[in-house]
Amino acid sequence: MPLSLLLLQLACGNDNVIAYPVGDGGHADGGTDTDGGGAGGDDTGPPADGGATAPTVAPGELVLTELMIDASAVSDEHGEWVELFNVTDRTLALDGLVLGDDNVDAWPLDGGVQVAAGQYAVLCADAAAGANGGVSCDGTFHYNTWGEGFALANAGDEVTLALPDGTAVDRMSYGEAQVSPGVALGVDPDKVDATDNDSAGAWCLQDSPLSGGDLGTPGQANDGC
Ligand SMILES: [Ca+2]
Ligand SMILES: [Ca+2]
Ligand SMILES: [Ca+2]
Repeated sequence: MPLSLLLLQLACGNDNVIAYPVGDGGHADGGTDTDGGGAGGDDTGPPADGGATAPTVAPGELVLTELMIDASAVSDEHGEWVELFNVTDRTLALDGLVLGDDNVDAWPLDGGVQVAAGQYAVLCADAAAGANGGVSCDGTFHYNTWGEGFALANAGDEVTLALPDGTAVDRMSYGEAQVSPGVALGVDPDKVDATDNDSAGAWCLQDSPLSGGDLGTPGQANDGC
């Protein structure tokens, strides 16, 4: 084959490799993105249909580890975030998983966020560190306290991470007594497990400062309880 044809084939034969930026783009439409399939995808099963790639995450493989429920440095609309931890030995893609609660919130994650083995992902209401209190974010959710999005109620709430069919990957709940303005609620580093984190006693307030003045450990191991 002539070199030019070979190069053409190589260039055209690569059409399922799509790079997605990490960022805050395009969540305002309520999750109607139809192009979100196959970011990376070198370690999981084949794309289902060339469209959206079904999550290949099993219950318990991602663990909810830390929440900024009631930010002080900025408004909750900009300052809320959720930290997850990948307890497996493989990279997990978050697209298609639904961040929500028991009865109001449901936000399908998109944007091609992947979490490496043994690493954290931080999902933020606002990805801009200059606007969210100084948090580096891996992905975003649409902050909305009335459904069609996700928010962490200051008076107590549940947090669920689920497969599209509703199967829980992890779930936790907290009460108002566990909420302190400007201080993230984190699970004890010894309780980073989808069952161990079900107990309220496994969670405590964090004490490491963020650049914006609030306290938390987004993207890093939690302070001990
Ligand atoms: Ca809140
Ligand atoms: Ca749990
Ligand atoms: Ca943390």
